[in-house]
Amino acid sequence: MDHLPMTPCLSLSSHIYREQASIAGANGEFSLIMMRIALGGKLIARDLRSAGLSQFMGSTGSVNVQGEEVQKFDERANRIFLEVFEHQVLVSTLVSEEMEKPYLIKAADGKGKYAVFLDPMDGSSNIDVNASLGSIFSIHRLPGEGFPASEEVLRKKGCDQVAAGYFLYGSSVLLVYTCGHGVQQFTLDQDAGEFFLSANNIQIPTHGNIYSVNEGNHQKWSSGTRKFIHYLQEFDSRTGRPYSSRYSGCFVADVHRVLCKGGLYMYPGEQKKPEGKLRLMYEAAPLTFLIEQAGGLGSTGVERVNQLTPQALHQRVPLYIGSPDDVIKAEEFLQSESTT
Ligand code: FDP
Repeated sequence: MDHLPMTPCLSLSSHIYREQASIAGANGEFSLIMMRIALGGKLIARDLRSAGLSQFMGSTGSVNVQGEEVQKFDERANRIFLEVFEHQVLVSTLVSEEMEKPYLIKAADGKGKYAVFLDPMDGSSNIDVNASLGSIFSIHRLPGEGFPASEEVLRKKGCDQVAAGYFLYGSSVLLVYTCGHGVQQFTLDQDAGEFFLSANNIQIPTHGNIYSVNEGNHQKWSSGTRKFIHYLQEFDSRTGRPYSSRYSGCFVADVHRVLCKGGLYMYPGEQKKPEGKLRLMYEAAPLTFLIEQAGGLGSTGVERVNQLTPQALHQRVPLYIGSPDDVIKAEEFLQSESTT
């Protein structure tokens, strides 16, 4: 990863326009969508700064399409993304963790050529304790005229994504994204209200010494998963074991650590819930696309995430994501389990 000095600065908009100029046939559409997404991230970051003083803390008392408790800030973040896409015509539809059905944008009138998938507020259990949070986005091109005649046309493989990335609301606000030409990181200058390039062409280490998983679920895992975690905890100086354990409760924050330092994040399937917890289309697939662009891998343990054909918009998948050597090792344990 090349860390760049903060001055002189390359702003997100300058970077996107420069990148677009190097892509044959690019007509500015992608730049406009990315600028809307960036605006959404800035507005969420602004609201998070004063969340403790506003009415946005705590639960709404309702559950979402996933059956999970909805936090007030989940709703707020979702509303912000709906509003930033309301008055544009390129994106026809938004699919979000917070909405059971795709949201059709009136101004696009069925002619927008893109769909945006969102997890507006990732790691929501961290909201009330002032810990790291994220937002995840994924952009797909729609077939034909653009208007999604059925949900089926939205169920596209992860390898078909046009762009994907995340915001990390931590000690600073980061935007990390890929449009299929490497991974770039931008840091928000709060006073200027603009993202500036802070790391270019990020590469994940081929292996690491950190694993990130909710170990409280240990008894619920299959024997293959339990054996793999045990393997990571054994002493072996040649392979750098035991690994350190880090788990923040925010997928974006944990994957960002893995991107920078190597290792892997896991949300395994469970014996009674083999599909795991994370959603394919707006959590696992976008972060897999980004990590793969940085030289890493994303796997369900038995197959590569971005080769899966989604069966439903809110489908869940088990996930092992991070440094290639570490993900391949996890696959060895899980695949030997499935053949015994
Ligand atoms: P959350 O439900 O709080 O939004 O996406 C789901 C997610 O958080 C991830 O960010 C996080 O890694 C994981 O679930 C936490 O789930 P557990 O509490 O089950 O570990």
